[in-house]
Amino acid sequence: MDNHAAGISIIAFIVAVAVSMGYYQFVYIPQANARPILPEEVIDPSEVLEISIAEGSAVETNPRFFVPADARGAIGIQNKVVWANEDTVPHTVTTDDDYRDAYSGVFDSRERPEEEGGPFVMPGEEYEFLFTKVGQYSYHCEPHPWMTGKVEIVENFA
Ligand SMILES: [Cu+2]
Repeated sequence: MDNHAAGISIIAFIVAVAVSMGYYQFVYIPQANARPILPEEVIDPSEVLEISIAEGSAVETNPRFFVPADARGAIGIQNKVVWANEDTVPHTVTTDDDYRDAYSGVFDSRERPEEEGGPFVMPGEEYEFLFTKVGQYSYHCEPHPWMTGKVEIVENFA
């Protein structure tokens, strides 16, 4: 192979690498991370389902932890759930079974970015999660495993 042919094959190689990197970065990754397209009322429901984290929850003998411990909402109405920490210590809201919502990501306050409040729901603060699918979602608090709760999201029959 003379120098000219070698030069052309090097350039061809560089172009091929650049094209495949560009495909990966600008086509493959955005498609892999794309959120599903959902009806507006599912993304921004008219109501929220409120659950309070009761005062004294860090103590195992406390009479209540997540209130209500069994919460129920309809898709497109109250499929956004807000946990308000009314206790004096930090807690988490953590899925029992690694549930990941296709739109909202992992159901776990520990996955929450720092700018949205970070992993712990601090006293007086909130954690919110949007469930975009009908189902039963069990969760607990990571530092206090006796704190358990369940959210059920049902079909909207209205
Ligand atoms: Cu806790």
